Amino acid sequence: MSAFPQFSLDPEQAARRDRLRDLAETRLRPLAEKGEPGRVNRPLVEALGELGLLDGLFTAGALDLCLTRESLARGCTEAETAYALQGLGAYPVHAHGPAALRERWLPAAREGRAVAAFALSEPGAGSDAAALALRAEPEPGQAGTWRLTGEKSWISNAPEADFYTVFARTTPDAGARGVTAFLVPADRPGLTGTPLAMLSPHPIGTLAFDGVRVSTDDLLGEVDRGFGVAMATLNRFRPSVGAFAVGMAQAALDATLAHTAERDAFGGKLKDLQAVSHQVAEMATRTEAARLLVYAAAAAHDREEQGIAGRAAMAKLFATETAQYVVDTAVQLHGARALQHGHLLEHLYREVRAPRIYEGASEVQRAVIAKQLYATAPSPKETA
Ligand code: COS
Repeated sequence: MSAFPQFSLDPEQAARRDRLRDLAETRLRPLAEKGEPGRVNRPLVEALGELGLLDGLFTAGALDLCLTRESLARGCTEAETAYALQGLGAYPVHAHGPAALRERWLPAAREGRAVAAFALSEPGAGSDAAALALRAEPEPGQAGTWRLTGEKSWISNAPEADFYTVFARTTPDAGARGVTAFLVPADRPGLTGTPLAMLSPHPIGTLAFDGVRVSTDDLLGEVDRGFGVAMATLNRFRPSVGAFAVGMAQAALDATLAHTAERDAFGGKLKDLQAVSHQVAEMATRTEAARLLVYAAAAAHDREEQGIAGRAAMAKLFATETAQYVVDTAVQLHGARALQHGHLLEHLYREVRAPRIYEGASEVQRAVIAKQLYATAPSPKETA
């Protein structure tokens, strides 16, 4: 339980948050610890399904999604990541897929039997997503059929996922207006991949497409409208990346409160040193501010208010940057023990860095915020 009330959580939501955190610690963390870092942990994904945690992944409101991600992150970051990746990979199928694809993949994804992935980034197109170059070329003489050729990189759950939401270029030189989303099952001939060893322990890899055949049956949305599919998916999940960050910050704060209250130094407890207690107060204040921004953006999303993209960007930006600060300060206040392999803070220190980059780097979030500010700024006449 946080020392301060949560933004707009009613008693039922607060009870759910506590129950989820407890499940994460008692049921999911033991499974996460048995997994291999950097590889898909299928027993963990299956457990998320068996516990019913994936049920609301495509239908839950943004606030609910944030509550789940924050609670899971506080108890087990690997479970949180596995949960979020199922959402990111399968949400485009839920929101834009035809009935046949929805029936084939969504029950399996919800039950944790099929692992999903969202394949947008490429070696030459990260933040500038509209520059993606993976080619979807029409198959001569076969209307409604394309061959995919090219590469995707830093794709979470690749190459072990069972199906991929893949964004490919159907119209050359058309930027964001020439991208199409396809569902590509992992066993399509011509699709291969390689795991990447990264700083954080979550599964991630590259995908190589060597003339992979796709057809209109695999379309998620309309031809050349895939950039919108990608953006809508990111809009849905961005505030909840902030919730993941808040959960990590809270876990680091919890550990710091426990440690500084117990640890003897200079004839008292660490917390008796003002240099320590003021830092803890700062960590708590910034974490709470991040939480408020995240939940406010999510609630605005659920009320379908204007300006969601900018608010989601603010929440993601502020929460991920705050979590980095909080985890780093927690490491400092714990001293050398926090650097030891296997310590919670050593784990969080490796986990906390990536969310400042993925699903839109901090710089992209600032660009989104600024664009919206200028688009809605009052004209000089109005301010005169
Ligand atoms: N929501 C809905 N639509 C959006 C959108 C958003 N957040 N951002 C852009 N769009 C739409 C625009 O409305 C525009 O539509 P039209 O073509 O119909 O006019 C189209 O997308 C192109 O918009 P814009 O010209 O602003 O796109 P840019 O190429 O400048 O790129 C950013 C916009 C930088 C915001 C985008 O490329 C992005 O989000 N990059 C980060 C990608 C990312 O998160 N990667 C991580 C992958 S997941 S780990």
